[in-house]
Amino acid sequence: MTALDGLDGFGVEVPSWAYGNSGTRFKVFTQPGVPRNPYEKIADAAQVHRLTGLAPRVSLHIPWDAVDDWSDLREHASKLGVRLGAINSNLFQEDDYKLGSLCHPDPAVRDHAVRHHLRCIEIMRETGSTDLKIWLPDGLNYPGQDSLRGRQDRLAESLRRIYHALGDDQRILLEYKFFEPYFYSMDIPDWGTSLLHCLALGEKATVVLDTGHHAPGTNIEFIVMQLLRQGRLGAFDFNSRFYADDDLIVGAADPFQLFRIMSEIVAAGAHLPSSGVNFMLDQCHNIEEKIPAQIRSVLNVEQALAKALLIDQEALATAQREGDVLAANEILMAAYETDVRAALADRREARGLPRDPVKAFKASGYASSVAAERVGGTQAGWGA
Ligand code: LRH
Ligand code: MN
Ligand code: MN
Repeated sequence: MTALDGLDGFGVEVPSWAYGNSGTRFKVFTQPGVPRNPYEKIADAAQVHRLTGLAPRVSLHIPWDAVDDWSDLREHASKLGVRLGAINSNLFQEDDYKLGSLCHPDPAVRDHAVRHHLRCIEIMRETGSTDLKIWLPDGLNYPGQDSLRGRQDRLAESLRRIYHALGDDQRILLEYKFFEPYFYSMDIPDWGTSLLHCLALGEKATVVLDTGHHAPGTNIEFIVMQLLRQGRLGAFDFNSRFYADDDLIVGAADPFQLFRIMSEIVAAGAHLPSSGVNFMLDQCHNIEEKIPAQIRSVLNVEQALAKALLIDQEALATAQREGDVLAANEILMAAYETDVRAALADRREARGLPRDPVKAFKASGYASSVAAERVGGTQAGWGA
């Protein structure tokens, strides 16, 4: 038994939208061979799992990933060795939603938004998904534009309607974000607001922490710890950021922050599959190759978890009890500074996986074969 056995059963869910073309509001760059439909997105995601053993599920975004036959899509995924994961409801691309969706002043628009979720719950039944992930893009640009309090009341009522439609094995994951697409005030700007709504709804409502959705300098691992204490950390949307909601590769901007987050996860035993925390990626690869970027991302999460598992918890507890500030910090840093790359490559090899999954992907010829096969199609991605 070694500390790294704690990685057994750990997996990261990948987003379908990471495989399509993406960009900023200034430009979407196209890449050769990107998927033309949800089937091809799942095929690309399956490559990440085939080479790492770490990405067994794919999140879908509705309606981006809408298909006619959901059980057929489910079967397609299963043939490729992966499962369909969280269903994300899209509330940010309809003209009707200019002034909000679940918080909109007009009850007809709120009803439309609620019914979209009821449809998502039906889809979950067909795909076998348990998680309904809601990111609420509602908010205000100008003080006085609408009643801050009235919007919370409307939101609570809309969420209640959605919550009541959930099956016993289904849950809501409620995401927060402090800015964008509105800039004066968002209707779920922070973990406190999300948690309050979850507590009012009931046990099947938990918070999603997207690492790119906080003000610079926020102590994210504190939020992780607090939500775990309450048993309400449902999921992560991992990515990294330098300025805003950059959606860059997790662990690229601040690997130490990712380690600190994973340290809180390990301290609570929340890395174990039984914890119910869904570790997801939410990223866009605008300029880099998408499949290798996703491979790198899941490996970065695994590496941060591996380092957190190396923390000598007993020595740390002793140093903390004795008030030995420097020793406690040194114990944490010793784990962070350990190079685990060879040990993780050994683990992969022992499981019949490539030591270097990115290299193995490049050698596989998959990228050039899909580039040839997918020529001329309409590419799926943001807004598709
Ligand atoms: C919003 C968000 C949310 C959406 C995704 C595409 O910024 O993080 O999770 O579903 O991006
Ligand atoms: Mn997100
Ligand atoms: Mn985001």
